[in-house]
Amino acid sequence: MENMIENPLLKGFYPDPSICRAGDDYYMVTSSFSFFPGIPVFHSKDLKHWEQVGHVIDRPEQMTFSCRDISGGLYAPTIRFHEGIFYVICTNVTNIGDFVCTAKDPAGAWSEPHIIKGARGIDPSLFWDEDGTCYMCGNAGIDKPGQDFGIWCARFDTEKFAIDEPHWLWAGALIAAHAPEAPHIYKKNGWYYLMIAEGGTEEYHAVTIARSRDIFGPYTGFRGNPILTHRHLGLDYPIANTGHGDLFETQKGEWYMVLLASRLCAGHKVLGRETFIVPVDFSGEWPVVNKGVGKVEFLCPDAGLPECPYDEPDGNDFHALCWNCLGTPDNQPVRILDAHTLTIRCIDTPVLPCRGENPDYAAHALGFYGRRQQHMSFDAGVKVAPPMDERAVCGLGVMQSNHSWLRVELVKKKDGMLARLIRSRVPEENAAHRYDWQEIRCDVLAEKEFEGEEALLSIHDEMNDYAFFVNGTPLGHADGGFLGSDISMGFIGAYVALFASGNGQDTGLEAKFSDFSYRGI
Ligand code: 6LW
Repeated sequence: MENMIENPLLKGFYPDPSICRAGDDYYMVTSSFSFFPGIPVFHSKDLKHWEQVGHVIDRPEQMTFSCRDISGGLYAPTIRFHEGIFYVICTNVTNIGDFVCTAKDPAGAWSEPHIIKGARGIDPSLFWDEDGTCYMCGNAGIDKPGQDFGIWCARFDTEKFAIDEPHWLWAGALIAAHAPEAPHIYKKNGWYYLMIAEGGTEEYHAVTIARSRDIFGPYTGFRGNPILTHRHLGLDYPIANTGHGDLFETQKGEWYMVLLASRLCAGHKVLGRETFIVPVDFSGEWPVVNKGVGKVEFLCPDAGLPECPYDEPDGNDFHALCWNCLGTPDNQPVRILDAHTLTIRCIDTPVLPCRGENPDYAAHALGFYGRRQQHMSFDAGVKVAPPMDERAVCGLGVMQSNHSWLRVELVKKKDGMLARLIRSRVPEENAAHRYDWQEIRCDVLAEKEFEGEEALLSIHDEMNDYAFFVNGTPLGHADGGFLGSDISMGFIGAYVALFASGNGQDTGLEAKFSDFSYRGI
């Protein structure tokens, strides 16, 4: 639409956005947790069209994360540009903690990670002062009565990738604020502005701000806090969870914020946390988010920058940047043969420990190749040829977390194939034990035998009603509302997934997948 930017800016699971401008070019990164490649990088010139240009973590040698710890791995990166170099600072919560990668070209290659000595907590950010001094801030556990986390800041040595003594800056606008996090520091008219998120990343999420004349404080909270939240709009408001923002100024002097929010899909957050944009009036002492409106909308006034569309990549091409493995694929379960054909080895790691297996498999990656579900309704399909071994399963599904799946599994039989529609989830009544593998319930919703060596598996989803087909014949359908992050928990959004497994045994056999298609409706 003319003069408007459509939200979400990045559809589907793209949480914790951070943005920087280098001249007339904008670059954005988001969290990616345990998906590989990690930390997608997007480019835009007009703030409307965002093209993925690469990933910060695209070599298993850079670091590892595990398919069994899906909401672990890479949390909340920040991207900044300083004197010709791009910096991404992030946390790998699974092992190495806070690190920085650098690049001259944001499309890559990015450097090896520089682990930051002395850093703690998550949500790191960088800020360069006018004199060239660099500071790192982040959020970490704080040992004070009534306070769980606080924001700290320290001088950061960009040569040694080490910090000086940290200073505690602020713990949020509310007394005993829940989860003060996502700090970013900006400087304007001699003030250091510290913008954070608080309230937790779900429905009570909010953006709050404080300022100080000295970078290390004391910081004074804005009396008008929060500057953004949807917490008061009711749990059925179509855009929820607004928070975790990053401010930026265009080359024409206008301010915007990118942030995370979730669209409600038939009442559930199946698509996870997505990236949105909202205009900011920062002509006064404090930023006013979407002046006169006060909330994030599906249309955002554009910045009047010259339109710069690009050729949409073919997301059905297995080489496209939208595809991910789950966990670092140093065991190389996925082999791309050409743009439309790949194989997945039936390795020991079970798709789910739903048959009583031990979930602690050592493999870093699952037999998984997936792309985000980006629309509330979609069609997807793929041809699958299962290997000749009854222990091996393979197929097509929708996955929200390690335990929340709807999937069609194919098993090769002597003459033909067995197709099973499987739902795995943690029952809602056991939500408190949601990370306990014992609680996972796996139901076979339908099963049917088919002839042949290969089957076309397809999904037709309409607002969480997922219907599954084998060679065009209905197999069954299920309500996928439980895939919402509001029920299944964790930090992920739904993926359309190709998978294969030897269920406890590395069979060495491969399942073949060809002619994948995905289309939003
Ligand atoms: C992230 C934290 C948050 O580190 O969720 O929404 C965590 N905010 O800032 C994971 O995305």
